[in-house]
Amino acid sequence: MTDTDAEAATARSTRTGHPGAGQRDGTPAPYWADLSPGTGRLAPRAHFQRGGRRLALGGTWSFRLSPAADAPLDFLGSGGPAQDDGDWSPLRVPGHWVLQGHGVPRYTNTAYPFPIDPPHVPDANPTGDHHRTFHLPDGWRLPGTVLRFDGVDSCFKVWLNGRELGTSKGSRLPSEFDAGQALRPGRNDLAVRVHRWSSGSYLEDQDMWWLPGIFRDVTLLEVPPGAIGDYFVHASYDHERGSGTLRVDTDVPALLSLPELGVHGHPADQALPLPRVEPWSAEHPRLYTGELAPASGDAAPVRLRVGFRTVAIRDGRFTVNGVPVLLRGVNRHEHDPDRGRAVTLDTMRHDLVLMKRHNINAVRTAHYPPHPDFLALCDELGMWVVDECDIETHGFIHADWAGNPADDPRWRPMFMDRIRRTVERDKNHPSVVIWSLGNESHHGANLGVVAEWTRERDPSRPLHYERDRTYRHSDFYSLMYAPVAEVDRIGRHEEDAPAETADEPGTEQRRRRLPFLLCEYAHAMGNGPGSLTEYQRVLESHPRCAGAFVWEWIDHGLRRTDGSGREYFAYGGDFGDSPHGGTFCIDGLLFPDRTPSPGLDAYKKAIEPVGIDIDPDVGRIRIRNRHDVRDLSHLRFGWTLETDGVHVAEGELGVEPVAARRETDLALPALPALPSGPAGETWLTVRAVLAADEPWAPAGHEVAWAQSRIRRAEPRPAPGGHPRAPAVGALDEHTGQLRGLGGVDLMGPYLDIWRAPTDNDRGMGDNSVLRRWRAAGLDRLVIRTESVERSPEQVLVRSRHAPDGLPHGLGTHYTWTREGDALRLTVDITPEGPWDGLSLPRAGVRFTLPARHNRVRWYGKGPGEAYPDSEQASRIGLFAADVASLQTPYVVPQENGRRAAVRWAELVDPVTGQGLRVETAGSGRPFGLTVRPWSSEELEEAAHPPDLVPGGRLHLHVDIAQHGLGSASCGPGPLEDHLLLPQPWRIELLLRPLGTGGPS
Ligand code: IPT
Repeated sequence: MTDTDAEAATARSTRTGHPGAGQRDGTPAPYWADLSPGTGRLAPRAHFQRGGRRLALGGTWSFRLSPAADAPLDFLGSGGPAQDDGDWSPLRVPGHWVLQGHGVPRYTNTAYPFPIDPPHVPDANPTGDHHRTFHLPDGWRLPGTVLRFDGVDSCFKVWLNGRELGTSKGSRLPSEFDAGQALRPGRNDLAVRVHRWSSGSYLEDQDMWWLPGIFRDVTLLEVPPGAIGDYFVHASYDHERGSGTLRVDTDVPALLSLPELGVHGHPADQALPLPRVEPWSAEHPRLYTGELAPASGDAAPVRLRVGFRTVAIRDGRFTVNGVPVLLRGVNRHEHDPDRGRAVTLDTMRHDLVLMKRHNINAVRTAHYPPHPDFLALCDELGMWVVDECDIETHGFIHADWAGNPADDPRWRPMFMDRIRRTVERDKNHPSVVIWSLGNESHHGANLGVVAEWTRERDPSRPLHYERDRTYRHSDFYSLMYAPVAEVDRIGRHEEDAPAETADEPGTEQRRRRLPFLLCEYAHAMGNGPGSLTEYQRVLESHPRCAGAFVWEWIDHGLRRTDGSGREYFAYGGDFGDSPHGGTFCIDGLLFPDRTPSPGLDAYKKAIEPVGIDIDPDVGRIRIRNRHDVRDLSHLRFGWTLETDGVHVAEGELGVEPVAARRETDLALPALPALPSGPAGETWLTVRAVLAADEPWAPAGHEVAWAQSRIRRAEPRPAPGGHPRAPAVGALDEHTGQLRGLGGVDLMGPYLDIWRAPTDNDRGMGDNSVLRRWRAAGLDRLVIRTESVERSPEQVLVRSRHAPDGLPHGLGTHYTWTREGDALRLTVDITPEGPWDGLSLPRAGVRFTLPARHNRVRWYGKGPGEAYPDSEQASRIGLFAADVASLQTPYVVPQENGRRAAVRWAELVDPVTGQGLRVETAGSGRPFGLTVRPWSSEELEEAAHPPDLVPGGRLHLHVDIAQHGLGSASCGPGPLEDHLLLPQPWRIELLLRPLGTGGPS
């Protein structure tokens, strides 16, 4: 049973020597550069054990790297490479050789790391020879044994005991070979030659590291006579009747048993009505376990996990089991900082547990089918999956798409091969609800052929291909990085047609009837993304919107150690690789070691499946159940009351089990009487937590929350008596700046409008606010002190800050008075001259003080960092942290660590107890707090975190306001509300020394 029409077609066309596939001299191209997807492989089929034993062949193999594809084949025979051959060394399989000391990884975004010369690849084609021996367990039945490779990047040939079994391409797809003829009892020699570059690489131009090797499992499968070779579960759910229908197509007659449903030995291929079943969904992943037994012979049965569900697009809405579903998703690449794409089962489970704990309900397997076990985990833990085929030809954009394989019939067999291996492998997973044909491969007839085949093979799932502008090969109108306003227009069916919509009759009508999917958005590069909440409210408000997938789940940094033994995560260019895509692969919600970044918390909050809206004015709490399936009985609701961050009272809230997509109103709980007299502000926090353990989180895990201020702080009494100027000597008489505060060596204030640019400030192409900021000289203001005026009441310092050569600037007035043992500082910042609508990074002041004051307490938003359009995950409270832990270690250093809405903060030397308290005064306008052991300039200069070395002083930034984050590194900048536009700013601060004898 060797492979497919597709391969046969390729073989024919190769024989007739059509151009492109062969060499100029007419000889056939070598297998790594021809247009054949593979040779000698078995037909694609579902991923399962075949009823016999399995032998895992991972472990330590022998390895040799050669610079070109045609090194001598001297390692195939008995015993493999000679033991004393110094070219060979041990290698971990699954694994990538470039991550085990042989050659280097290369990162490019869209550019191919070789000339666009399809289907050829350069002579310099690093080739890894792999060899191992294994012992066949006693009694293993040789005939029919299958040798399976779950993923080899990018092209390989395999020999068993010196006999060639075949070749394969398609890195993230399985290849199976009939090993029966070559296998022998006892000791066996397995040899695999892997080429880094192949014709297949032209279809694998995903934005990620190029990582060659046998990076997924290698397995030998025993196949008893009569064993089932393939099966296709059709398990649908009728939501009106609450019933299911089950049919399993098999390659040999088989009997089906699902004991839980009273099914025993039913002929598998006969549709079986089941009057009462519980449906599968990502929110309630109900699986029925059963067995599929060959009707004759003694092969062991196959274990089944069946989820009943029906996916349908109805009236332009994406539905599952009759209800609309909103995908709150992420794009997930497989990445591990040490192992690359050779991810372990633990890592896969960890990813899913993290996703579930952060309210994520969907994964797009960007941009290739994941390790097969990942999908089994999605079935089990509950995740909607868009399973994407391993096809991307993005690099042809650099040839204006000329020669794009997607539109070249000679590449059709390769396209067909890839979709078949995807669909056949993954067809039995209830979690897979959408097939995606590939990514960023422009247009072309081959995608149409792929779509047609898929529809015929599996009519039960809709198709997705973002670039399809005919809307015949995609059941979704899909876009990347559309701004909020555009998503809103689409939701209302009021959008303009996309620019390159195919000029065919009916296209526009077809498109307008489709549900909308935002398959990539909120580019999570560096600090950000901003605007997640705004996106989510729009997605939720329009039935047409089927959901959205953040780009992307994890930073692709690779762990390295510098000369001083300090760890960091490498990006493009760090290995001397060139050309390279630089830092563009560092754009995930997780850091490379899977530490959640603040963006993940922000996403969790934006997509929380329960909306809690506290309205103290009318005494009401509105609870919206945003689940698509589950009612609220799995959650417990509780409240706490805090005054100035100090716990006052708490209680439980009785919430009825509100049905999915429904809401209810509750009265505000009876709160204890608050003490009268001067008091701080009081906040009510309502939290929804898991009532019982779930497979992905323990009882008590917080799912959603909200806060509301139910009492404002009493205005503090104005200082009695006449204002008094600070003591003579407290301020420098020429600059008006502090010469210390009490015993604290506090310097400042300095006007602070710059920030170490974020990736989103840098932006993409013309969409770069940083370029405008630099052009306007905002990073190079010079100061002119106009006057330092002392009166008995105050000291007033006037200055102007402006860039050389340009007319605009900022005037500052610092007004100093004395208030008990504190100094009161009023900061006025006034834009002067033509600003022409230009924004600023931030507006505020900074100070420096000795590094020993490194224990920080604050009352304001926390515990994590927060920027104007990413604030949602932080809440008002009392927090403490040391300076080191206030830093967010972005892989690419940039502005970070700001705490928002701060009312007061203390920086204390933990040894002496001495320090500084900064407090909002006057109108009570809170501030943004950032404390760093290095300056913004040093932060901007650093290429990796170890470049940042704490100095002798802390840098304390007090922002009145800051520019939003947006996601312009690939997408829109901040929304208008979050642009920091020039205006007069004022803040009043009290600076108080702690643990010393008061101001001088
Ligand atoms: C989009 C790609 O699909 C994705 O792989 C990644 O490169 C992302 O951009 C940016 O990180 S394509 C782009 C043209 C929007």
